Amino acid sequence: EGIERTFVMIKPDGVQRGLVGSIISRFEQKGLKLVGLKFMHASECLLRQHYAEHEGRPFFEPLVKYVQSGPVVAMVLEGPDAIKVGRLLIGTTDPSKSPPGTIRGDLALQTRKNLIHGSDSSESAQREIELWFGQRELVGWEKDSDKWLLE
Ligand code: YYY
Ligand code: MG
Repeated sequence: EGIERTFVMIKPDGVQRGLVGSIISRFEQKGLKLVGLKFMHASECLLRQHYAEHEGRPFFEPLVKYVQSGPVVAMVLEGPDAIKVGRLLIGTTDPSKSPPGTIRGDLALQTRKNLIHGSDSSESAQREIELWFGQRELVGWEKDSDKWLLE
């Protein structure tokens, strides 16, 4: 298990519902390390690039419109198997099928408003991190408590 970085975004419903703190807490408590964090209103252009793999699907336009409808929280998290672990904490795409204990399973009901995005592979993580963050916005640091968490 190598140390990886993954891109996570709290969508506008998470911001509007006041869930930013609780969602970030879940990753923090798991032990993933924040190396990038910002609050922003994403442009349509950025979101079209972000969701490019879904272009042409029926949900693409509504998806871009919804994620563009208000501010989001973008972050980069680092840790062992961060991409897979991040997806596990987030849960499945359809919150009604996502088990309790996951972010979507606990806090959301429908696919269209599923609160959060997380990278699904090392390729998408790398692409998304570069798309959303400049090199200087990412902060490498030593987390002292890692010695109690990692071997
Ligand atoms: O990675 P994940 O967010 O779990 O799902 P994707 O299949 O990548 O779809 C991205 C995004 O699109 C999803 O979070 C909600 C939306 N969406 C939708 O509105 N309707 C669908 N049938 C599938 C996805
Ligand atoms: Mg996806």
